[in-house]
Order: sequence, then C-alpha cells, then structure tokens
Amino acid sequence: MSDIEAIRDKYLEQIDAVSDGDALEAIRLAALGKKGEISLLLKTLGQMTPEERQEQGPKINGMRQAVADALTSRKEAMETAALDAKLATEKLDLTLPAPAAPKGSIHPVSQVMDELAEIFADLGFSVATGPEIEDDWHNFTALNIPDTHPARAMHDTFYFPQTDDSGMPKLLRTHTSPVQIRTMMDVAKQTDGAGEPIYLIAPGRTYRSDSDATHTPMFHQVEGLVIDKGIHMGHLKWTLETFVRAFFERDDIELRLRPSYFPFTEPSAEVDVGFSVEQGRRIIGGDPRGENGGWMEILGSGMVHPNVIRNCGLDPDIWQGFAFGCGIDRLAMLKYGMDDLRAFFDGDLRWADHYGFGALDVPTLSGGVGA
Ligand code: 2NL
Repeated sequence: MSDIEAIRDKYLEQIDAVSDGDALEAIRLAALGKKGEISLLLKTLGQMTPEERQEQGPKINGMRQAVADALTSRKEAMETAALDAKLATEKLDLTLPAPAAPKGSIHPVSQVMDELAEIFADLGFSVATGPEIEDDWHNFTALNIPDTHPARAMHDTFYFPQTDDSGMPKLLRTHTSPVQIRTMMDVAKQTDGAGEPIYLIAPGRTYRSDSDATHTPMFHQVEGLVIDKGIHMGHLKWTLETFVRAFFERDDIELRLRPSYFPFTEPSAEVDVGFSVEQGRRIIGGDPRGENGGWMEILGSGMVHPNVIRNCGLDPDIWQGFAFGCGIDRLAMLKYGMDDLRAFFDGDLRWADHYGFGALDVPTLSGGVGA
C-alpha cells in the first residue's frame, strides 16, 4: 500500500469512529486545515518535476477528495441522527388550548353612547357632533344666557387665554348645546331662513371647572333637540318616557316632570324617574310610591326658548321644539352599577376589564324600541 493510500485509510477510519461534531471538526483540521497533513502534502506538488507531478497529482488530489467526501457524509449522518433523536423524544400537543390574546374593551361611556344613538335612531333622530373648543357666542349668548349668568364665570368655565380673530373669548364647551345651535344655524342658512324639521341628539365631551366624588372636570353629556311645527310638551314627555324605558329595559318606569328654570327653555322641567327597591337593591322602575321607593332626577328639559330659535335665524312663530340634557356618565353608573365616577377616567385596565364591553358585543337594545 502506498503512503497516500495509508493516509487516506487512517483518516477514513478516524472519521468512521467519531461520534460528535467537535471531534469530526478536529479531524478535518488535522487533515485539510491550512497546516493539515493532506494540505501540506498537496503543497509538495510544487517542488516536483513535471513527470512526478503528473503521477502524484491525481493520486494526492483523489485522496484529498475521498477524505473530504467522507467528512461531509459523516457530518450529514450525524445531523440526521440528532434530528431523529429529537423527534423521537419531543412531543407537541396540538390539543392544548392556546393562551388568550390580550384584548381591549369598550368603555361603558362609549357603550352608553352607542345605546343612545340606537334608541334615538329608532325614533328618527340623527347624531350630531361639533367642536369641543367653542366660542362664547355659541356656548352662551345664542342660548339666551345673560352676560351676568354665573355659568359664565371664570371659576366655572375653562377659558383660553387668547380670544379668536374677532376678539371673541374661546372656551371648552360647558354643554353640547352649541352643536344644536350650529345645526339650527346651518338649517336656517341652507333654507334661506325658511327652516325645516330637526330631530337630533348631540352626545360628547363637555367641561366644567368642578372636581369631587361626583364631578370630573371633563364629563359626557347628551342633549336632544326637536324643531318642528306644532311641537308641545306632550311630545317631550312621550319621547323621554320612551327613551328611559328603552334605555333601562323596563316598561314600568314612571316619569315626573317638575317645573324648573333654564335660560334656553320656557317652560322648563326637571325630569325624575321612579325607583323602587327589589331584593335589597335600588332599581329604576317599579312603584316609586311603595316602601323605600322614590324619585331620582336624571334629566333637564323644556320647550326651546323663542329667543334661541330667533338667534339661530329661524322664525319662532313657525318653528317650535323641545330640548333636553342629561349626563351620560351618570346614566352609565345607574345602568351598569359603578359607584365612583372618578374611576371612569383613571385609565385603570382592571376597571376597564371588569366594567368594559367586548368589541363584538352588540348594544343591549339591538332589537330597538320598536321591536
Ligand atoms: C341639564 C339641562 C338642558 C337643554 C339642556 C337646549 C339646547 C338648545 C336649546 C334649548 Cl340648543 N335647550 N338644551 C335644554 C334643557 C335642559 O340640560 O340639566 N343638563 C344636564
């Protein structure tokens, strides 16, 4: 056997015997590395005569190739064996339940706004929105609120330091009434003062400089406005009754209208709902005259003051209407049983998880008031 064959056989034997990757790599370096035995042997070809090289070249190269092939196939065999061993011991249980994906929830205020939109849509009302940064005129003056009214005071309303281009004070709206003012003005403009019926609700954020257990500086309000011919307080009472019964999902809710005063309505009425106690819990509905029953104020309302209709460019001798206003946060608390208003706006995810609604939950009244 030639020296070359002996070198080949030595490495083939070693390769055959080896069982881990590190040892195989050590053999590769010893044979084919930069200073490896076979690499050095190949370099000797340079010093040979052409005749010698002619004879030794193919032999040494053939031997080098045989060792390289053996290394490759041994490496592949070892990798296959390792994978087989892994597959034999590892198990993947595809029947295990997947971990729950984190998911958000609908804030009760958003849920109630959706419910309001749905209930009033069934009564023919649309939803109107407008800016939260308002001016003095749309928020107060157009609503027949006198310059001296306490609501205009700096300590009740958030004013901006700058006025607008025409010198008008800018403020955060204290109610959503300016939305109705803007709608009535748009209608007057589009109809050249002739007017047309308006049935809308305006839900949204409102701001007052107030902060305690039952008041937050930002809160949510919904106002409703009807403008049509021959509208009277009977329409107002029926609409509110229908709304309250649909919202609280009971037919036995009584309403009580008490005379009141707002600058923008005349006459004005505060609206109480009857409550009773069932199984130790106070609930809206039932007999307010029974034991532990009573009345709870939830709304303000009235017939739109003729001055307001006139301020918007419509003729109060032709167009009459009613309006009402109500706190959405309070409605949510009454319906869904939260007792601290401040928690609404703390951003605590545990609260949101507990009181929030699923994104695919349809508002409870998907059947609507007409169903
Ligand atoms: C309350 C009282 C009320 C209105 C809001 C209104 C709006 C226009 C014209 C006339 Cl544009 N009225 N809104 C009317 C009566 C009462 O809210 O206690 N809100 C929490």
